[in-house]
Amino acid sequence: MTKRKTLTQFLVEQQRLEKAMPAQLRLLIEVVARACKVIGHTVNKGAISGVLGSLDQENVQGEVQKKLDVISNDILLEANEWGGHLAAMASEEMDTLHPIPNRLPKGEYLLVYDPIDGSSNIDVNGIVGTIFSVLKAPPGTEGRDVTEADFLQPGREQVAAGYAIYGPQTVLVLTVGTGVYAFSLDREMGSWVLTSEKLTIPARTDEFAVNMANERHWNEPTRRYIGELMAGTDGPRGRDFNMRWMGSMVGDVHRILTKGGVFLYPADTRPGKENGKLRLMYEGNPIAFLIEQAGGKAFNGTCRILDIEPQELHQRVPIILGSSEEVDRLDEMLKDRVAA
Ligand code: P6P
Repeated sequence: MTKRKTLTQFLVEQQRLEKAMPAQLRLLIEVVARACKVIGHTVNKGAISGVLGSLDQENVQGEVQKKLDVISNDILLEANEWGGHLAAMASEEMDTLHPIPNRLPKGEYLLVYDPIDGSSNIDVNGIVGTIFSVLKAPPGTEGRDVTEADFLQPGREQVAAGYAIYGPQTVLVLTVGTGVYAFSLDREMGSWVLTSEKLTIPARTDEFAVNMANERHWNEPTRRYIGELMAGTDGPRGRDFNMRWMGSMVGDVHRILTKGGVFLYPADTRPGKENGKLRLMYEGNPIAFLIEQAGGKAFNGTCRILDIEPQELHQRVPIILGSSEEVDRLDEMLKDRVAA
């Protein structure tokens, strides 16, 4: 059997072959990957270790927190505080940033993450994942306290991004700007081993992912676009489409990175929901980075997600991403609306 490359070997090669990878960034990725192993193990134990169910508290999003949301958030905090690679962290589950304690060395990077994406799936044994995004701390932060403004960088500034998906297999999907790679967890060895190189999204697809229950709240071009997919061979697209919706962005995105597809969480016409549901800094940006690195597209209905200038740490963003032919088609329909 061929000996598979471990994550550590991959990262060492990235330092040599593609582009210099600073030691702190390599340590950061290995620490986050190790934390995802722990989270995956904790998720897998489920009811056995009493980690299912909700807490009697809400996060900054106003969502009831699951026990695993908080447990996983703390796993990532504790794993990343000591290494000297971070200046600060931020998370979907924390109101504001978490600075590195003064007693510990600070590093050059900012880590932003969603510790458990797809929380509503936890108690029903559905797909969940962890999403992470890595930014450089702006110059000068070594001599002062990090502020939320330091995090508010457009997604194109990310130096690394990825997710862990806790499904039938536990898989870490990573980009450092040189393509998208997947590492499967070898539980016997306890190692992440490279199982897919340079994942690529086909331009054409017959599959879409959207929560149809929100259909009446979308703008007209989006309703018309989805209506065309639903019409199949009887409609203007002249072919049938299939729909999937996993209730976890990581699950739907992993399918798209594996075989193609288009994922939508559109803008909503209801007051306060103009930017949809998903968050820019720790869902939209890291996933958009992966999608573009795999040859797909990711936009918010008016511009490339990675070009959005963030205004708030927890701001939301409409999302259309995946196979470029479909993203382009909806883009044109939305522009026609603007032009009309
Ligand atoms: P809905 C999970 O809560 C999440 O943030 C994404 O992972 C997922 O794609 C979406 O929300 C599901 O939203 O409205 O279908 O429950």
